[in-house]
Amino acid sequence: MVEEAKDGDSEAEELLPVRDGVSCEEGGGGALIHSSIITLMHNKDALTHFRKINKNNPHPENRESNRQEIIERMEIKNEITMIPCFGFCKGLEEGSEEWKKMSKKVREACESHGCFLLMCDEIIPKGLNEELLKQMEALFDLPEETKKKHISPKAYSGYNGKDPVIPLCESFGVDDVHLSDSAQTFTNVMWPQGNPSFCETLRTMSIKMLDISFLIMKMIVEGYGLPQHYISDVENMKSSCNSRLIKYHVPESNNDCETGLLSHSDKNTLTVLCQNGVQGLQVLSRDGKWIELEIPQHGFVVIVGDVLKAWSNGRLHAVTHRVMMSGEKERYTFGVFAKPKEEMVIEVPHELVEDKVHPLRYRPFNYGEFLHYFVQTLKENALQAFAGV
Ligand SMILES: O=C(O)CCC(=O)C(=O)O
Repeated sequence: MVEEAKDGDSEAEELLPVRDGVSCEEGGGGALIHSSIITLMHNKDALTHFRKINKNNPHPENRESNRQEIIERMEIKNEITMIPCFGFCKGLEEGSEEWKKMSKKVREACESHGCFLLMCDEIIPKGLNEELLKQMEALFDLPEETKKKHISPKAYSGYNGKDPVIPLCESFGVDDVHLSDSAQTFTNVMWPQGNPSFCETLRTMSIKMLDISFLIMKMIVEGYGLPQHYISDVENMKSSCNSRLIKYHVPESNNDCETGLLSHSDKNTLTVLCQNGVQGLQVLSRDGKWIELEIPQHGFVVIVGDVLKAWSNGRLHAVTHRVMMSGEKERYTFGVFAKPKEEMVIEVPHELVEDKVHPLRYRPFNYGEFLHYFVQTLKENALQAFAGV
């Protein structure tokens, strides 16, 4: 579906098939969480051509056929990629028919795309989301010497800024906010006079986003029809977490896109991210094209990490992604990276191994050792090199 053109409206953008106006796939109790399935378009040539023909064409009826023509061309070439957007609500009861249906869709999305978009206002209220992203602005506005006080010996924890490789990106990693008083410790270092509101919002958002990760992992167990005892496996795979607060600065030259974050796959189990409405996250499609995600307002993106890929015997896809910045607004991202404790051994359930179609792809491995291997080597194919059979 494509938004209808208004008569006499000369703006080509009105016609662009970038967002499909159908409702978000819903799960649970019939509660309404409407959004749109996001249509991702990455055929820049087709887009340019489309803009051109519409600009020069004042007749709405012809514009309509032009639009049809371009959509057909893009569909034939399979140039439109649909990343599904699901809606979870409170009534999504485990074991219900709705739950089973949603579990299947979640599993399929994680297999095909390695990511999906998620609306879950009933579980994580919109206000909370907005509040944290707003408060992050004050955090990054603190003096550099204060921000540098957040240090950690662990990779991806502590403060990182002014990295010449990714100069637009500044970030804080805070470990295990859900378990300990680390939100309080972090807040006290940043605001010695205290900032209870920031601390509480960071803690609550981290806990809720980690709960969502667990829900999704349970759906994956269901989606593969695995016995219930595997729930404890996935619970262990999210028993630790890293909450990451990121700011991407505006590129100095306004002309081009600049790299905000280098392409990578996540080395944890599952990632849930939200952002302040400034887009920039791109995922690499299976056919090797970068596609721009349009994360809906108050929505989240869920990304499969290497641990889940290994555990699922390579059936789930740990999608490569990056951030590209353009435009005049800063991007703020908040992410919760669910991961196992370092001592956990990741082992493929024997039900997911099948000699002909799905032979064993990864040997059992210790998560801490894998992480160490990656940090030492920074190999793009670290999982395969470390644990591939
Ligand atoms: O900022 C984003 O949207 C992506 C963040 C990300 O991929 C990461 O921190 O690993």
